[in-house]
Amino acid sequence: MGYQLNEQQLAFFDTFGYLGFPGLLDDRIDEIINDFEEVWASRGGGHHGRPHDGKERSCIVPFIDQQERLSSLLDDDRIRGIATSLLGDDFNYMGSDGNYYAGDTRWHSDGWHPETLHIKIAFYLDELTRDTGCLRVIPGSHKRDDAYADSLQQHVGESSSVWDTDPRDVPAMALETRPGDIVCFNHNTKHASFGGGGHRRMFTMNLCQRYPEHRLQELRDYISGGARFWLDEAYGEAMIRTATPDRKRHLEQVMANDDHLPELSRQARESMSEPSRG
Ligand SMILES: O=C(O)CCC(=O)C(=O)O
Repeated sequence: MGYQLNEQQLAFFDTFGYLGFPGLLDDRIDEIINDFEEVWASRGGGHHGRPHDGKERSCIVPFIDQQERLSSLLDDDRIRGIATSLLGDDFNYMGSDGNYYAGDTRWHSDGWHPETLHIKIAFYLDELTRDTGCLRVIPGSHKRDDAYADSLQQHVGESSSVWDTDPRDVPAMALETRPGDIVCFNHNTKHASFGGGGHRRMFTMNLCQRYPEHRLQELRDYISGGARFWLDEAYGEAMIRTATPDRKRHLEQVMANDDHLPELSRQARESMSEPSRG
């Protein structure tokens, strides 16, 4: 059997809504950083073909799909182990984003999924501390039907007026990381970052449980979100072209449900001056 989370890690994730993996990808991190920069260079160095200016976030979606070796992260025993432990053997790959962040990220959840577990795996490619832009998470904020999580959902965006607390002082866990570490969290978990510079390098992979047939519309709605990035297909060419039978299992449900994207993206191109920055 390959890499798997143990019982304590599963219980921690269930209770607190996140997990950190110090040094998990140390053996691949040099190649990952090299590939990350190569993708940006091949795309003009910043957002939508323009150089990154250090003031606004630049974003490429999907990200690992842009390159064969980055795509193979989906086949990495450790990534698969985290995914299968939390989401089951038939988990879906739900795309990725690559970022040069600039400045703070306000408190938010990545959507709210009451039924289906969605997770994000984040790779920060610079050493980051609490006050230089590391990811902060609010433990327990992912819980459904929970008064504490509901109160955060309602008020975390107005912490100054409701709690007389600056956003950066909201009680949270600062997940300080070095390149090679990864962090993983439930999409519902409230997260933010403060004090990062203008060129904070990070990419993510999104994964979820396979959707049952009777809730496929929810999956299609999630996929619709790709339109703001002007995507005609959920996945990139390299991801699909280099997919092994094992990887295909994690692509197949989304590929069968992204046929509405071209029309939505056509509409988005008409109303937006550039693809979304996040
Ligand atoms: O690193 C950050 O600034 C926040 C990351 C984030 O919000 C996300 O990936 O959803």
